[in-house]
Amino acid sequence: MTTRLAHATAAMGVGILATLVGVAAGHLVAGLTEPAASPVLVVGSTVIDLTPTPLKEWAIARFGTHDKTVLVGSVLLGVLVLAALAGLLARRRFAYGAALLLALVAIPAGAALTRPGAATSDVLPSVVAGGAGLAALAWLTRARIREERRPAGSDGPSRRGVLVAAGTLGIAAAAMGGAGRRIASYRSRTTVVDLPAAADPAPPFPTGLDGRVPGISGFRTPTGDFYRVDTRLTLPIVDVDSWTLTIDGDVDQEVTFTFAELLAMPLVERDITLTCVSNEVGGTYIGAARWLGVRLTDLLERAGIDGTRADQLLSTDVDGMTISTPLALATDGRDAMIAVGMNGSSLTREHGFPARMVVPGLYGFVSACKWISRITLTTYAEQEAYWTRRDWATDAPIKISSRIDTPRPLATVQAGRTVIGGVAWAQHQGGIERVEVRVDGGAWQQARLGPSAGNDYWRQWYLPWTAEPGRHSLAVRAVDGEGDVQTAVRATPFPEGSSGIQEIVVNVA
Ligand SMILES: Nc1nc2c(c(=O)[nH]1)N[C@H]1C(S)=C(S)[C@@H](COP(=O)(O)O)O[C@H]1N2
Ligand SMILES: [Mo]
Repeated sequence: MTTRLAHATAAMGVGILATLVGVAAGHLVAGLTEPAASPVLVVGSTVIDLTPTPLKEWAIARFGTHDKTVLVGSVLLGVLVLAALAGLLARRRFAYGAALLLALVAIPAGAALTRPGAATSDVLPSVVAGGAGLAALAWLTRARIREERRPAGSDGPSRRGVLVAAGTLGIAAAAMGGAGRRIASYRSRTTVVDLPAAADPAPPFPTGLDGRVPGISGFRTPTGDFYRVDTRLTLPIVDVDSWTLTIDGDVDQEVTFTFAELLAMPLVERDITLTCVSNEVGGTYIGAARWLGVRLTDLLERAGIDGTRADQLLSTDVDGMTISTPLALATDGRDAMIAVGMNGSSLTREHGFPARMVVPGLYGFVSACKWISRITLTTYAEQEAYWTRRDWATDAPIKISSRIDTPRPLATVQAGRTVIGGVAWAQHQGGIERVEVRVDGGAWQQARLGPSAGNDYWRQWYLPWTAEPGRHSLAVRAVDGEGDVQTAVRATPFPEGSSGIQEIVVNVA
């Protein structure tokens, strides 16, 4: 390597290391104050919000649950490229490099201040990142310049100076970043809160087909396996003792409930299958659980909504994220609730601790606000929720659908007697009446259904199949309690949910 190239490479390394020190210091301060305000994460969240819907849908489809890792990785990569440039500039003239570094820090600072629900203190991690980054850049640049001026061939203290500075800063960055991460995850760990028994319990949960059809989705989804979809890169830290839920807007009187006050109300327990509008045909953004909570109508009654002009419930979470729900559907007699419990325990942080909305039959993005803190009675004309502003549907009932769990697509199946099995759902549309399977484009054959846990819950199904050697295509469709047949017409998730029939290919050997 020529000396020039070596110097330039080292200068870029200096910029990158200094920036990493800043990012790590910011992450540590964020861990202690507001994890979501960590410089890289706050930029990531802002990118999520600014990403046009089609690109977001493509990313979810392409990367699935890794979409956020890809996003944070891309942001970090962009930062590091600019950081290398700052290092090059600083070698020429320190002020230039410093200016670029500060400009770089202005991005998360600005993002932190403009997030919904932002506090002024959210700028702190970025300010600390800037300070630490600059100090590291100054130290390293000075050490490097001393090293560059050293006569060639000599191995003096200046070289050691660079190595010591770089080593110290590298270790400091790793330690601060790691500590910030640990502190944030400690503070957002799941705490289990004791919940009272339901005044209106669900019937005993039937035994599903889990043991009898290997490979089928569990009749109830364990909380740890339950899909998670939200716009967050970190979990909110909510103190259950100071948390409240307020109902305001066009109501007779604004009311506020503490967690203890919610638990003192009659609790209902229901089996409900949640579905994400981004679920593709055959996808995994669906989960079935037993929920415990307060009826939404009981809460709305306390606020008084008889004379309301509202057509929308605008839910806001503890950080200002908004989700709309059609008032008429949420109060039409279905088991809409503010849930505090899931599968026999208090909610986990991932799924909305301490409370969230659950409305059977509506996709999660228009019903299932997690970490809920406010419900405002308003109109769609007056206020727009997060996804409404992004042109998603406001009235979005879950479409009837079905999925093949076993065999897996492109699996090799042993010839002979086997089983095709999966789940089907038509929440709040009379549930699942029938499931039909088609092999190699033949006639639709009626599958056998597992037990029912109510119309708001999915149904397991299976069909015994004598598999002959060769390639076979398997398709499934469902029929709901109102006689509606799952359509074969394909629709993308945007703007109101996917449709179509899942068809997979398997090899029988
Ligand atoms: N506060 C908040 N609530 C939210 C979301 C969100 O991004 N923020 N995402 C919604 C979406 S799109 C879905 S599908 C459900 C998913 O709930 P789960 O993560 O518990 O499965 O939560 C809903 N509630
Ligand atoms: Mo969703």
